[in-house]
Amino acid sequence: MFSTEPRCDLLLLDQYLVICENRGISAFLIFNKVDLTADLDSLEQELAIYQRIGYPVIRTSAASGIGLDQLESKLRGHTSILAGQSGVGKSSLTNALIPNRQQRTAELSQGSLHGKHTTTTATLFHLPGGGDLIDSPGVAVFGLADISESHLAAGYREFGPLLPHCRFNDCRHLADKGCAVRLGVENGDIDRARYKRFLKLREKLPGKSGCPPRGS
Ligand SMILES: Nc1nc2c(ncn2[C@@H]2O[C@H](COP(=O)(O)OP(=O)(O)OP(=O)(O)O)[C@@H](O)[C@H]2O)c(=O)[nH]1
Ligand SMILES: [Mg+2]
Ligand SMILES: [Zn+2]
Repeated sequence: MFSTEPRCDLLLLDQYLVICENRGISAFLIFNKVDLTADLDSLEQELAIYQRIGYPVIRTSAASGIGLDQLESKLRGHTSILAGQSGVGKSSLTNALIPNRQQRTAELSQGSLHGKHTTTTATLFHLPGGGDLIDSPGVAVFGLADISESHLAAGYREFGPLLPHCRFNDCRHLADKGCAVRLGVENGDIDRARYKRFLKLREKLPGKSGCPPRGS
């Protein structure tokens, strides 16, 4: 879940999606605060790529009620968790869906437009329309502790069809000869910004820090 205020952190979004892909969790994106129009178009452009690779995007406003019906039907019959940066409106959206169980929410910090980490524990709610929803504390940093290099690549779902075509089984998808992923980036099949975030996350994997891969 994300918003324009605080500004969506796409690297964090990718990390969530990598975890979901590797754990078999079906993910969709919630773009909240669509009542705020500043920067809306630029974020929509970034989102188009996620839609293209098959992640549904639901646009909501906890403030005005936009998209709540659509979200409710998406959540029905499932146990779901709202995950995202502090201040994107996870608790506000939970409150909008369950009007009689008000969770604490908070204004963004003055001046910084950052969230305040208002929610400190995860809480599960039964939705009136069916299904369960977990409101969780916002995260600023996120670990990929138990993710290996190959799990990371598998976490970028658009790489999937290309991975078997890399020339070498242990291809790192950097400057390796015959890398189908890199070729995909060059010919536009894979979004370059997503690929760059893959490289960034790769650097953050345990044992990778301070040791830039050759050729990238
Ligand atoms: N304009 C607008 N403001 C919203 C919307 N949803 C939430 N907010 C505001 O955003 C601020 C943060 O909302 P919260 O619901 O506390 O955010 P959170 O994601 O639960 O934050 P943490 O608990 O810190 O992770 C509050 O001031 C809300 O009133 C929305 O749809 N539109
Ligand atoms: Mg909260
Ligand atoms: Zn490769």
